Amino acid sequence: MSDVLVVVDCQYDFIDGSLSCENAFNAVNNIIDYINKHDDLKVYYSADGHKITHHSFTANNHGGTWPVHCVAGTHGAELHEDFYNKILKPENRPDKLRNIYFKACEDETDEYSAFNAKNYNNKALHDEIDLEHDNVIVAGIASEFCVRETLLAFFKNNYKVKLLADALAWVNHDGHVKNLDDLKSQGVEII
Ligand code: VGL
Ligand code: ZN
Repeated sequence: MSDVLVVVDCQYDFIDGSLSCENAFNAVNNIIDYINKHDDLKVYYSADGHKITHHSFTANNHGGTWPVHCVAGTHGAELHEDFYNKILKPENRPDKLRNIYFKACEDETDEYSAFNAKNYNNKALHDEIDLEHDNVIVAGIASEFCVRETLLAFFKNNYKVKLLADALAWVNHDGHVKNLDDLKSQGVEII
């Protein structure tokens, strides 16, 4: 068995930008600590990769409820710099040409889950992860949206999943607590 960590959407807009989430700086620090303390971990990053015309943005008048966020090519869409600077093993740092998987790139779909997110090579995240031999550990932002949907997608597809509870940030604290309770009741292991 080997452990895989999926770091969900640790992008500036969710940390200190237009959709800042509570506990985001702690989440980033705790994810980096976890990576540096677990030597044989393989790390994958997901990223919201919206175009400015994405339907989830209130401003685009398609019934969306979110402020403009994570528009590809802007600072707000970048992963936090500490992932590039503070992770000891170079192969576990983010790299657009290797381990960053983009989602919600089409205007019509929201795609909270990173299960089908694609890297530069158009490979889907779930295809990189071995159903039989990998433990999928999920952490990141936002607990009750993209972290939840990513974890449930792996869980429902029979992957072994764990949620890294002190490495999460949330849009709404009650939503986060409800999410933890619900995942526990479905049998998800929280570590
Ligand atoms: C997310 C709101 C909108 C997330 C993405 O990553 O949880 N939340 N888009
Ligand atoms: Zn989004």
